[in-house]
Amino acid sequence: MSLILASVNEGIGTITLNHDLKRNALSEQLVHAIAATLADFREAGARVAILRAQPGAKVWSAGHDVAELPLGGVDPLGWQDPLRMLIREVEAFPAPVIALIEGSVWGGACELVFACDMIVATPEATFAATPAKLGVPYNATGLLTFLNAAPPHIAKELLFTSRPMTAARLERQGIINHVVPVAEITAFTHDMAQTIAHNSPLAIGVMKEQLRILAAAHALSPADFERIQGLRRVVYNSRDYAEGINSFKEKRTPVYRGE
Ligand code: KFV
Repeated sequence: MSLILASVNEGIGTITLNHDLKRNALSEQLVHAIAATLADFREAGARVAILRAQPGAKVWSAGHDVAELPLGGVDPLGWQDPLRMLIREVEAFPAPVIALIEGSVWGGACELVFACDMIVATPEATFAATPAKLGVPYNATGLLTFLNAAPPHIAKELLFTSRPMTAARLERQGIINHVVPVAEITAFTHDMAQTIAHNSPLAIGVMKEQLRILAAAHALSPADFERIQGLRRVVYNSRDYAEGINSFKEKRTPVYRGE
């Protein structure tokens, strides 16, 4: 069975995550399928893309495939990591990407949704950023995605507690564009996509790229960047990082010692 389903109609490309068996975890294979489809959408001249799960999904995506998070002193979120690649693909896609969210969103999938250009969610949708639950040192561009989408105190609550937040709360914070009942969400999102598809694709594409560049325009000295990497290295070399990953695989609660 395909990990994703894809279609293009009247300039609107739709990608449906279709791997409920693994709760749409963002494995390398699934990420490559999305990237290839976005490339097809470009080729087909799609003017907007919708990223969704199957109607009725309980889990929109369980985030990074934990089985693919490396152990043994390797940076879990380096440049070539599938999640990092996927975020770059969404940001580089020359037309808006709308996240249509039904179900729960976890970890790296939360970042993926925040990296989309607009978010429409059902009232039952929830969002949890879980690197602290798994002991993962999130990377700098990933944290910037959170900071560009959420006010700092909300970003910190998400990242430090790992607890799910409701769509209503995120809508109040301006993080989600619209909360729409499940029966109406597909039509609502298509209507938004159609409006975008009738506007100038050149103007929109160039504004999207400008906004991306401006939002990432934080000067960082080489020394500060190396300090961030050094701090993260302490975490992924720690006993606690291995404990986080192993406890997930063994389906038990992790015991963290801060070392
Ligand atoms: N990676 C790999 N496999 C996963 C997975 C994940 N993120 N989430 C679920 N699975 C597998 C799970 O091991 C099981 O496989 C199957 O999907 C169904 O999951 O071979 P198995 O044992 O059948 P269940 O049984 O857990 O499903 P359910 O009871 O419906 O619960 C769904 C959910 C999403 C609440 C639960 O699976 C869950 O808590 N998953 C992990 C959510 C999470 O913390 N994700 C963050 C991943 S780390 C991350 O994204 C990053 C970037 N980071 O820095 O931390």
